[in-house]
Amino acid sequence: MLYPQQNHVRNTLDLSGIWDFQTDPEEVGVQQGWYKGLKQARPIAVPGSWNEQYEELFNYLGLAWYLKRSYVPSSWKGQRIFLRVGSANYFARVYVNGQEVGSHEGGHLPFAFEITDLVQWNAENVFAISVENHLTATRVPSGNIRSPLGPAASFPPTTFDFFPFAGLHRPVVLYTTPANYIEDITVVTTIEGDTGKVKVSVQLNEPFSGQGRLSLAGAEAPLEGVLDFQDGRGTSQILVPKARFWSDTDPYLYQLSISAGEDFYSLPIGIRTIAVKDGTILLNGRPVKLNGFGRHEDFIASGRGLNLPLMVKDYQLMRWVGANSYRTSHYPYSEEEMQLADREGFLIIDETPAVSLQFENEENAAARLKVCQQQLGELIARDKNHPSVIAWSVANEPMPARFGFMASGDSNEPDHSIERGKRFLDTLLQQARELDPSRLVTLVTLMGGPSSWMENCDFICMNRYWGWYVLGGQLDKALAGLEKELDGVWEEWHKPIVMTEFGADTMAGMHGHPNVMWTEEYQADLVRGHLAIAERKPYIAGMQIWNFADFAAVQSIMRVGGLNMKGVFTRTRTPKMAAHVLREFWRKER
Ligand code: GCB
Repeated sequence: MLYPQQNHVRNTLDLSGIWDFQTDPEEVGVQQGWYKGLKQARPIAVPGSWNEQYEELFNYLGLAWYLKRSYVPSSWKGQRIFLRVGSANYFARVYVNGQEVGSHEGGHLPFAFEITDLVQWNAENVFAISVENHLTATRVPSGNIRSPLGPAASFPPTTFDFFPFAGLHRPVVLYTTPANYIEDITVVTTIEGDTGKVKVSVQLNEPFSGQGRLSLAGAEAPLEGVLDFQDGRGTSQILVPKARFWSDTDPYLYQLSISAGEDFYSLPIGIRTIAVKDGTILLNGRPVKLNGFGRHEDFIASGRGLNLPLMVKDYQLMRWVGANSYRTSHYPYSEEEMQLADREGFLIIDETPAVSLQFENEENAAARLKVCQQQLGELIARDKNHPSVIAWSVANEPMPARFGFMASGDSNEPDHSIERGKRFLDTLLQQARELDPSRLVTLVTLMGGPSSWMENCDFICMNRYWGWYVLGGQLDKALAGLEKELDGVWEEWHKPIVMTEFGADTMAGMHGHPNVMWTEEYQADLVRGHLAIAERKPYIAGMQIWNFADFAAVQSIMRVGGLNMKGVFTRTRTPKMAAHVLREFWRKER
């Protein structure tokens, strides 16, 4: 799934802008031919979620139609033409000039359909996409499962703690390729002394046998290579003497270009390795700490939609506090985010949409596993060439049926979901390892969850709310509890530990002496306490605060104004006191 690119051979036409839009709560659109035109259309921005563009659509998650008319340049005649959707949350069906061309499940990964034979050259083309985000038990993430939380249950009824924004969240693009084209490229780098080895595998769309060419710019002298294709597959290796290795402090990118037949594709690459040894994560053989955040793609009005100025600003703010890392909690972020991370030197734990998985029975678990496998495969296909991506996270906080304060049912009965969950999660970890042996694999565990689920991770990720959900208001005791738990996990697994979440909801501007919960002082002290512990524990390989910024959650008695306020920045990106604490700790490390 190569990112569409404009070069001397390939073309792109970005259809982002104002589209026609109409909701279809009765689901009559297909029967009434809405893909040809919308009778009661109103304008909507693409990319963007619909929920914050119109007030009465805030909680609407049903079917809706997007429609755009556009000419296709006549200079594209003779090329293959594809329509590509960057992300549509959750299920989308695509129509071109009245014909259905395909559908896609899963809200955060791109999909494309060839539309060459459907294009009209002397008239506008009609591109229509229907999208719905029904919350159901066997989708990933899931919704509408009976909540054990009782009065704390949320609306809309998600299993996860963020707003289920719906719509076309990333650009819709037309792109071309020559008749025979480069379908996929895989770049794997290794290091020997000061030499970088760049191994490139190229897959063509047809079983071509013959030669292609490679070149790498950015080294002292341009480097060239030959690709010998057999049945459409060619591999080659380029050696880069005295290579400049990609890292968080020097994110140096080389430019790799590939020519095969009539096609050409070029992409930035970084030469780096990632590994774990004892309690450390090694970047290019040297220990590195992942300091940063769990984040969300979330902002006022644009919702989960790609927002480029916000993206640039967020990177600048992360740099300002001295962060070098984040996790794409709880779904794959845009391709543009990953490109920026490569360029800015961020170390990414790249996460699938498998948040809050449950394993309540074999049937639902089997249905969810299928969706998880599809999404994990699509994610790795999309992001495998980004040097910034150092690890795949196959799930966030999978849940056993009984744990901690959510325990229900007869506790003398064995909890079969633990063993069922273990099989499920091991399957995903194994899949990630097979698809990409060059990166680390992990999953993110929740407080009170079974320790056995950590067994097959390269490093341990822990979300822990000591001082918030547990021992709130009692920071001394909470921090002692945290320290004890961390030492216990280290003793058990002897793997590096990244705290992928910790934090406190904080109402910006609320102060207190004493520093009670919800005040800025409390969050600042909680963060300080956690970072101080991390400094004393060599096996802590990273501290990622929950969350970078306040974000839209679902409504419940837990979320004031529908917001999760654990951000160290507000939703509009004003720093809270905790942001300055991060600067104290992290700026001195860089
Ligand atoms: C978690 C979840 C995250 C929530 C957070 C919270 O453990 O992974 O999605 O937003 O807790 O604030 O409760």
